[in-house]
Amino acid sequence: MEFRLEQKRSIVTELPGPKSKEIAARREQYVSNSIGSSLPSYIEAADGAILRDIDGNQFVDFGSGIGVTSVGNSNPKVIAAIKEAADAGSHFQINTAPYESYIDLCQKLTELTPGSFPKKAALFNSGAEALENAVKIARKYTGRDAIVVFDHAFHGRTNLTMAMTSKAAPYKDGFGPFAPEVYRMPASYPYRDGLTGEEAAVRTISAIEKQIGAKNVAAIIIEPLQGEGGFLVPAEGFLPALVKFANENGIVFVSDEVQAGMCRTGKWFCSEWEGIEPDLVTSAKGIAGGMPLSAVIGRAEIMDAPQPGGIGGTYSGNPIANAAALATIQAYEDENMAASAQRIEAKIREVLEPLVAELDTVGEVRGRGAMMAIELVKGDCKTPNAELVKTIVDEALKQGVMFLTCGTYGNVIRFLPPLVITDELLEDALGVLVELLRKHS
Ligand code: PLZ
Repeated sequence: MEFRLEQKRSIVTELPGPKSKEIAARREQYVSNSIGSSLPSYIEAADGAILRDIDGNQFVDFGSGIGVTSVGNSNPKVIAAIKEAADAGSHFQINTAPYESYIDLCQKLTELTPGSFPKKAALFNSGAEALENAVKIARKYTGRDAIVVFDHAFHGRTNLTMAMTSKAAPYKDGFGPFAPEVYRMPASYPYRDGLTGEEAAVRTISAIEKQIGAKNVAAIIIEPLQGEGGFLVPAEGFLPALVKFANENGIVFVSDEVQAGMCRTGKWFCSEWEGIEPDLVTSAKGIAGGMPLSAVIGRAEIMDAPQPGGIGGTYSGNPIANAAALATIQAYEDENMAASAQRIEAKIREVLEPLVAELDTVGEVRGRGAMMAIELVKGDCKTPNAELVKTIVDEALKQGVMFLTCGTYGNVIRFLPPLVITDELLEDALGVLVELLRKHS
């Protein structure tokens, strides 16, 4: 793949540089303090796995805009599709004057999601909006109210999805009251709960039966690899047991693949690793190379349950976003990016796994594909070490590597590089991390 920006980190000013400082001063005056930023610098351009700030500093991008630019920032195929679609018209509106790209994209998505049953899709703008609509669709289909969600879950920041999200600060603190009929159940966190998938599933199912009653549950909604909660891969068998329970009780099983879908974990959808066929899948982030687009895809009879006009939105399935999504999917296919994600996993494991034995601060290396993380602890009691995460992320930034953090306890460094990251850049950035871990352990 050819890149416009050299795929190399390079820090040429103090951080933030003088131009970034100027912008930061204006931000202070005009932008609500409620909007946070990890990086103190302001980005001027991005390409492949490099972010360049306005002062000319280049950072290795281990966040991909929170898992969005999997196909590479400024992927030429995606940019060309965006330009072509914009030339044809900036906004067609599906509820009023329909257009073909909406149908093309829904067709493609139904072909890519797991399950050999007839499927349909609907398009939206954000991950949270997809989740909101999955809930509406499941409630309409089942005629039931209760929604089961999990510890460590993240599903969005709107009122309903805030209720579904697990962590109070910063996502919920002071923003209540929250939507009713959302029930939080224990998830599977093998590193901390030590349970097998079967044991964790028995615990969860028994809690659902006792606290809600299976016949009242409209949907069980879970990230197949929990993202913001700490890149938690559930113990083997946990998700299949939940799907079986859902199927036996007329409950809609929703796999929230907003972060884990679209080749991120080394398959089109993370559910494939678990051998499950969700009734509904939510997708966003990596779906459209950076354009705001999300989708709910699933069993045709469930997707058809809401009345015509019951689901929609002004910008849902905007033609430019659709064109970007179709080109993004094409790029994943042409470049076999699912395989790239698996290569990234192998490299991360090769470099970081030995540290679990070497350093008692490294608790676990986990994840799938290009959705990997390390959990940092204090000694052998597994006490979360959020301070060390902060120190390492801050120091890595000064060397030109941008890592994101996550985790219920704030003690996880996550790796979400674009799938087009070069081996050289990946090794270089991991080298920075290893050195910092050794230095501070
Ligand atoms: N479901 C699984 O990961 C968004 C949010 C970061 P939106 N995750 C990143 C932040 O601080 O807001 C996410 C997710 C899963 C839903 C969402 C929500 O997607 O596009 O941000 O609404």
